[in-house]
Amino acid sequence: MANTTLRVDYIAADIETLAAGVDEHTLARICYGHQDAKTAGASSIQVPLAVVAGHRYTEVWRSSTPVERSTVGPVNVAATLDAALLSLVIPDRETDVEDVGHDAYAVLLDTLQRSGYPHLIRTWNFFPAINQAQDGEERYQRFCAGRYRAFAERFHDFLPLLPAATAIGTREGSITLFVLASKTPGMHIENPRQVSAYAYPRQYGRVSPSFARATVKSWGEELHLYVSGTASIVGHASQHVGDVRGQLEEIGANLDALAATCRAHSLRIPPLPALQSMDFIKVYIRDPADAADIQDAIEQQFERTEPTLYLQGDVCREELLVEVEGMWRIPAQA
Ligand code: 3EB
Repeated sequence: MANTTLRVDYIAADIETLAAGVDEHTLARICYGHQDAKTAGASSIQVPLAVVAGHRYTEVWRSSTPVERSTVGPVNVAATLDAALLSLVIPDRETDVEDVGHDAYAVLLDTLQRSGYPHLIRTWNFFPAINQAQDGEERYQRFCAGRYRAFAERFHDFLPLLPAATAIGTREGSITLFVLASKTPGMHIENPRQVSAYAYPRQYGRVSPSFARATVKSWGEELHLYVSGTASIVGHASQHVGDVRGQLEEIGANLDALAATCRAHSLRIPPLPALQSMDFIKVYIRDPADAADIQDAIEQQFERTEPTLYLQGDVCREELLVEVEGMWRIPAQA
């Protein structure tokens, strides 16, 4: 099977300028900021997180092969030869977020199976009030329980199938989930500095989170190495509580340890600090008052010049102030 080459670009232009660029090769445009009717459209995913520093980039995913759009119940599907991007927006009513997580993953997983893209490559999960208690548990923990149940109902042994992910709390808007999947599997990678999230002890919730630390996937002319939301967690314990710079440094060390593991798997990523060399990163910042300091650290201390999205986002552990996700593009071996 010929492969699709997927391209990601962070474009510092507003959506009206970008509208001209939407064509049959556009898998999705992911827009950050306030939800806004004029940016809505079949090809757009709106993530309701405010940009708190740097450029307001739009993340544009393009495919070398034509994209077909469809809807399956509540799910928007953009499918190309061997990749599909599914998105789902659910109003956050009084419903239990455990049921929301379950039902969302149930429909996403069933749609992927039926449409022939069964392999999860990367998921993003955004929902309001992630640290708020609901029936004696954090909403994040309830979400994890629902997501887990959807996997457990469908797969006997699903831990090896879990992909890289992000789960971040929003201050407004709807529950917004999107998933990149493929006809062919990626390879999931864990971080030697961190206990696998799916093996976290019970103290963090009755059910562990369902994700891998990173996933690598070959797409035609390049490999993408997708790095999960990475926080200041060593082993399974939060570090540097109350110290945002300390947390960022620990994140840098976690990302460097992940990078070393990837190099040991012969992935040719640059011999530089991860925060410097990743092609794209998103920095989720709990308190917008920390944004300038974090941007300064990323640009001065880590000498990063590549595109960075600085977003207000609530990390799923209340004591954590910052989290970083990102990706490397790696040219396919000749
Ligand atoms: C952590 O390492 C931080 O539940 O999908 C990061 C990435 C985190 C994904 C998820 C949670 C998720 O535990 C939190």
